[in-house]
Amino acid sequence: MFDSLNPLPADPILGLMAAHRSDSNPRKIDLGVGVYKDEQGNTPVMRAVKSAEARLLADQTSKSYVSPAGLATFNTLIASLVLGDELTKTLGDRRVTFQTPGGCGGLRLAAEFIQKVRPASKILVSDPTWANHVPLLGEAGLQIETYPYYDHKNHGIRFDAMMERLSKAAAGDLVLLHGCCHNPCGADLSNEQWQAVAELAQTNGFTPFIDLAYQGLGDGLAEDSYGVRLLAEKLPELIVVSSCSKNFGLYRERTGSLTVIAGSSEAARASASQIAATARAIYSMPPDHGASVVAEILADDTLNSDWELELTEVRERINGLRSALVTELDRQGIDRDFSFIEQEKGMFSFLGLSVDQVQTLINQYSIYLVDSSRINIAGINSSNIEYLAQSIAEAVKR
Ligand code: PLP
Ligand code: TYF
Repeated sequence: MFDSLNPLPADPILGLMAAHRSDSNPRKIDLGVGVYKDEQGNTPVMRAVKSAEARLLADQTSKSYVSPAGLATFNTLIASLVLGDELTKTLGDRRVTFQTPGGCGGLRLAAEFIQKVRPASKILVSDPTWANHVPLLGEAGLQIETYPYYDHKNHGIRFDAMMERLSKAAAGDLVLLHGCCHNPCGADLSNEQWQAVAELAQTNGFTPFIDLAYQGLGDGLAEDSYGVRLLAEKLPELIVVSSCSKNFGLYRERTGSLTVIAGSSEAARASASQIAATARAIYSMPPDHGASVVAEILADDTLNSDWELELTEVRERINGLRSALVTELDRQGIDRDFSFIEQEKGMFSFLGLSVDQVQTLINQYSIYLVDSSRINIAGINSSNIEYLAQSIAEAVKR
């Protein structure tokens, strides 16, 4: 059965991690995979997570199975985090939320659910989008097309071209939107642009599908879910997948959620039973630990405040690094305007370098970044920023 198989190329982003690890250059910098790093280059377990884990260790009385939907308390609390308390209340039984194995598990569960109820549906994704969206959604059977999004020349959003393409989407089509902190480009829709998308969805009847993987890393927990909340308020149907990998630092615990908002409570109930059957057919039920930790934090005022405080530190560090990088690049006298990096949000921005220039940074300077010149801002710190800016200046001159 396996004799004729050929190996496939590794995930290019995860491959960078391994290449960086085996590089012996003491000045090496990892700007590849999107994990948060502190000033010392560590990806810490958040304080509130540690406390919640200690409580769970002391208090958990059973590890018996959960249901395909996961932990009910997590589902309610994460829905409130994403949608806000008020809107969650207003939506009532029109909303159903499933705990999923990370954001990836949520994306795939949603895709399999859609494939079951409306096979080969068209889904429009931004150009560019996170590379993993293609297998996660496409291999379930959804037909992926793109809409224009990032303008590499002027480092902004091609909003008119985006709207022009979305105006051709019709009822039954899905449109994937990054809730905030766009991966890979860092350029987010303004509140006015979200309003225009909401109006177009109302007119044309397409179903927005929001991937919210970085809530809290852009402008704040509520600010980063402006688009999600607006669409949830205005539209009859919405799909939202959220991840706890970044904002709770729970990466390997595989913690996320899928929320479906339907036009009626009956439709939501039917959707929930279909999603439960879909989850059962893939993994039966999600892993518990990360979701129990999140539920413990969100249900407890003290843990919740400490988590928000640490998340604010994370966000402010990233935003500070964005400004510091622009300043440092300016100091190098490069004949380019990098100020867009300061306007963008979350972990990622494109430097705007060619593949050759990226290869130079990797091979000659041991600075690891994705071929597209996407960098993880959090990989920068005060000891490597000058070397980084100098190296970029030298690579750009070639
Ligand atoms: N969506 C986007 C845009 C991402 O960047 C990521 C990864 O960080 C995810 C979803 C899902 O992440 P995870 O499966 O680790 O929750
Ligand atoms: O884009 C990134 O770097 C993050 C992390 O297969 C990631 O979203 C990268 C690749 C992957 C899973 C997660």
